[in-house]
Amino acid sequence: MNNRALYQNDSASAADYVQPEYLKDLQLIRLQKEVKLAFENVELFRGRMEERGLTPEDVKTLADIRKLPFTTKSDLRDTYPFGLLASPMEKVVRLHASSGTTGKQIVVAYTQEDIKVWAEVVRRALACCGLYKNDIIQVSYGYGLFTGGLGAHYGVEALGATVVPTSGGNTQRQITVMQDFGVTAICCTPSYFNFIIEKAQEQGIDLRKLPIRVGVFGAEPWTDQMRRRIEEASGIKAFDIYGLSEIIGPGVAIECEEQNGLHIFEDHFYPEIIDPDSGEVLPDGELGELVLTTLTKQAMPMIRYRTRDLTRIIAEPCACGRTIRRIARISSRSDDMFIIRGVNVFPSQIEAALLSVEGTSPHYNIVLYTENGMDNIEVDVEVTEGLFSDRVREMETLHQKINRAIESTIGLRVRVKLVAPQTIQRSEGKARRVIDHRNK
Ligand code: DLL
Repeated sequence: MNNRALYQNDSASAADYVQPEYLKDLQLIRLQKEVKLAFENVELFRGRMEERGLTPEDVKTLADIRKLPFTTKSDLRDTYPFGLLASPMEKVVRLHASSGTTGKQIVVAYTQEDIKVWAEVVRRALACCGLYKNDIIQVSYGYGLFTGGLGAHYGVEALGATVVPTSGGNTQRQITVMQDFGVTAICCTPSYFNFIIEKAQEQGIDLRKLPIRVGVFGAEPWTDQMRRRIEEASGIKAFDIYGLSEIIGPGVAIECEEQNGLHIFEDHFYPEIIDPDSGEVLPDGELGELVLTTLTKQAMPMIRYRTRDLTRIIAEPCACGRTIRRIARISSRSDDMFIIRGVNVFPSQIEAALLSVEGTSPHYNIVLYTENGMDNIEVDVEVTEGLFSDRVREMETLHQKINRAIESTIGLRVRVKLVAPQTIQRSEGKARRVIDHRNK
């Protein structure tokens, strides 16, 4: 354990500084139990194990995890609502649901133990961002079936900090509360925080002058360029938090003060990176699909869950002293990618290029359309009132710069449209920036 780091931050957790050898032993013991729990209680998992001639006793080492079958989102849909439960309903104390961007919703369940683990990982996550018991933390993720609000809420309480449960929406009130209560940190989606910044600016409130110093942003992909914009406009330090309902909710991984990759709470969630096409496990450092196995989940264990999120494992030690490994920021989901005239494009590449141009706004949409039988991309970007109404020359220059930045990043010429202020829909939760009007 790194004592110096622990002394510096009294809310840090010893589990973040565990010796790797000890961690591996712990992971194996937990994995064996988790596989047994799923095998004995989840028909779908048992069936797949039996097809492969496997029993829980075949998991003798951590590497044996590779023999186990994957679980996918459609498994949750096909067994909706409770088919993957490994604990009886009398032990289940909470249900959450996620609709995702497409398709039928999925439901996830928690026992009292699961809720405790969840609060604990979120507590550790908040501590990673330098938050303490004397912080006042506004939770502006939606409360309800979405895991963001309640997940963050329990973590703040576990930290012993003060939670301000505003949930999403009513942006004016969010700002009033932030000012009046002396809020020091906020948890919400990065796109919602951009909306809050904008609303505050409209009222002449400078967030840089308020006590708020930390943002815990996640639930959607966002880029380093977006982080810089947020940090500059608000004077806070913006941290990336990752999680998904199927595994627990927020609190699977989080950035530390180094802001260089997200520490994954490996004592509860076992990560692998696979080639999304072949399913083959890739070595540390290679980009691929993140596969997660819950090691302690009781109500709904997930064995080798294919997240569709693309990242890589960073095995090198982190300057913060934590020994748990990191994953790179999730730039995209494999199903977010679109193919335009044979070129693979991720929305995050467009965001990075767009925001690398000075004077662009973080309010943008990506519209896919078909013209003369060819698929194309249009990027709609808002400009300021002043620029829009009378500075034609500047508009032209900005237009060209954006065009060039995007073309040199994705290798395709796109149509850039500078649009009037307030024409791009603002988001209070997860932003939907890609609008697909292509002929199918
Ligand atoms: O979004 C849980 C969460 C709430 C995470 C609050 C962080 C903060 P779901 O609604 O099930 O759960 O969506 C999970 O969102 O598979 C990723 O594709 C995406 N996602 C979540 N966090 C990040 C992030 C919550 N930091 C899906 N960066 C995941 C990129 C993210 N994508």
